[in-house]
Amino acid sequence: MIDLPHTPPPSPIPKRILVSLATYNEVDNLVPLAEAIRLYAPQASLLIIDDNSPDGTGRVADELRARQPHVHVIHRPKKLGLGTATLAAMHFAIENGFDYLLNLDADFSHPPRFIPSLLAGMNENDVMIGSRYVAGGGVEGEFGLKRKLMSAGINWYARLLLGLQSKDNSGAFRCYRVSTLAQLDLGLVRSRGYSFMEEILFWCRQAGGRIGETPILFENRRSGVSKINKLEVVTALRIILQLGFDRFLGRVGGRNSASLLSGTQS
Ligand SMILES: Nc1nc2c(ncn2[C@@H]2O[C@H](COP(=O)(O)OP(=O)(O)O)[C@@H](O)[C@H]2O)c(=O)[nH]1
Ligand SMILES: [Mg+2]
Repeated sequence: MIDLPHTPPPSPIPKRILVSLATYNEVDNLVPLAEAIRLYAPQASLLIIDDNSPDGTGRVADELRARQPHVHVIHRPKKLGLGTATLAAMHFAIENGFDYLLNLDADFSHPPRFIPSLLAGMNENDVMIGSRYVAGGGVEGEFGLKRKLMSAGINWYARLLLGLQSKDNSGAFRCYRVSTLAQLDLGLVRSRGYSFMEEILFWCRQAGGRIGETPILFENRRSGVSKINKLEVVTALRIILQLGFDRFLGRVGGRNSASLLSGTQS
């Protein structure tokens, strides 16, 4: 019998991962958060999208960038909304050939220790949600009744109107397959603010994307204050309602959002 030389099984090609953080007044959170992300995703690049934060977050982001080549910063001239900031990260990931885009809030509400389980779920899914509402997930510490009701309400509303099957549709702790994002017409995204989270899931599902959830324990922000306000909530409800309406009428589409993505990159 001929002894064939042993050929090792092909090792999987490492994925190019981009972690994104939208920041508005997160000056005390940014550096420790970037360090924690590095611990759990040492291979990842980091993109910070800052909207000219009055507290100097953008300057701290530039200092990080100067010290660490894996850090990128997009500066936008003013507060343009969490949705368009995340959209800017999606465009960056597509244009720069990343495989996965993983997003967290920049306030430690999304503990970086859950990053590996989001990445692991990408073997079977095109979007992984870090979820408070699947078995094993939840909220640690005080989460006021008002916020609990708001979160439960918006999730119920989005599931009903947009036909989403996932449980946590309002959280931003997610990993996206960039090739799935590249298939979408991101110009159709209507949301500028918080309803972006529900809307992008809708579009990913429309494109046949598989959406999975992995439990996370959400924490209250470490420093600074929330940027959500009544206007953001009302606008989010209106956009989801309009999208749901158009979905039932079979006419999903909308305005182009490209003009809101403008910004300078360092
Ligand atoms: N660049 C940018 N980031 C934003 C904007 N609004 C909120 N963020 C960031 O989005 C994340 C979630 O916002 P947060 O205020 O914590 O919302 P909450 O968790 O719903 O209370 C944080 O990292 C914020 O700094 C915005 O208009 N522009
Ligand atoms: Mg927060």
